[in-house]
Amino acid sequence: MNNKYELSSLLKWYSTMLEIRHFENILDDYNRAGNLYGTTHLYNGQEAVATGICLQLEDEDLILSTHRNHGHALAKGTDSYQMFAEIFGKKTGTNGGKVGSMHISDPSIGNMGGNGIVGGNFPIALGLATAFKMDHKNQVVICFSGDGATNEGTFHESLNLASIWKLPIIFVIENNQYAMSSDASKMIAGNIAGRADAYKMKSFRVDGQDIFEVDRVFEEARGIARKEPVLIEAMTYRFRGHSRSDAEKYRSKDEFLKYEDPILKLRNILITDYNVSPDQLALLDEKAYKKMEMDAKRAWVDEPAEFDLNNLEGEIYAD
Ligand SMILES: Cc1ncc(C[n+]2csc(CCOP(=O)(O)OP(=O)(O)O)c2C)c(N)n1
Repeated sequence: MNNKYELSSLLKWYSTMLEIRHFENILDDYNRAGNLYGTTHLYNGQEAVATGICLQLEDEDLILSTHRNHGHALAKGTDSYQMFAEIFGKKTGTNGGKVGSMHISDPSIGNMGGNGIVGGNFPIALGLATAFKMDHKNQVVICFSGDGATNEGTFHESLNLASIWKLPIIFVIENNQYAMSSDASKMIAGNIAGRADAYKMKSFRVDGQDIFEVDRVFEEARGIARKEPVLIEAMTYRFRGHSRSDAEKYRSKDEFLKYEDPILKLRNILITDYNVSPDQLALLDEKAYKKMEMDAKRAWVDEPAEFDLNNLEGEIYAD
């Protein structure tokens, strides 16, 4: 048992991870019923990474994410009803129903958005962190990405400049073992944390299924990032397919058994080390499920987004 933690903080972790899990499962139900345009990239299995990190952040700290951004957005505090509405293409969505699953953002709470271009968020993180540095601000930029993105040129260019300019960025690479169907162990020369060495950047490799580890390592990284950039490679596993159309022929059906479910892991610790009753945890689970189910139902009947075809630039670009 780790006395550093208040029980209320651990229960907040637990509820947040459950909300993310239920959000994704409910969204998948809508998607498989043929109700959605486009695809979705679910975050099941990786919840401890977004939760352990984002729950330490202030609104003024900024996050950038990827095509697989729902978990980061929720953990940072983006409204789940507005997120469903966005993905359902409704006016009430975070972005007016115009950007869908991959580009959800809410700058008012520091969620600077997902990104459908693999590796596209690294240079944006540099720009945001440069602004923090020029304004002598104390905040940090967290740039979440996948293992596949570390084979993009933008990753290497951005690590190089971030290091030279000593920018307040934490690069969080979620190594979920696959980039679509490509096995990370066959696609990455060396290892991801080791790539930071070449850019004279400190790095950590952490068990991304263990929220205590994620929390501890991130706290240390955050201290470093006030002076210079740092990289965290979180070892994790994507429990669902890459996206809806993934037949998952590249991995065996029982491979997931090698990886702990981060939610069950925390549940066991809460019961064993903190004397929380299974009934209390079941109630939190039900509460998280009901909230997500209600948010989805509410969003589903909202008005569809409207596009002004005479002002397409205004529809696409920020002012
Ligand atoms: C520049 C670019 N190349 C290819 C794609 C197609 N694509 C979408 S997701 C993906 C895999 C990304 O893998 P990874 O970075 O490991 O993230 P994960 O999906 O595992 O979260 C690819 C190749 C893209 N969106 N952008």
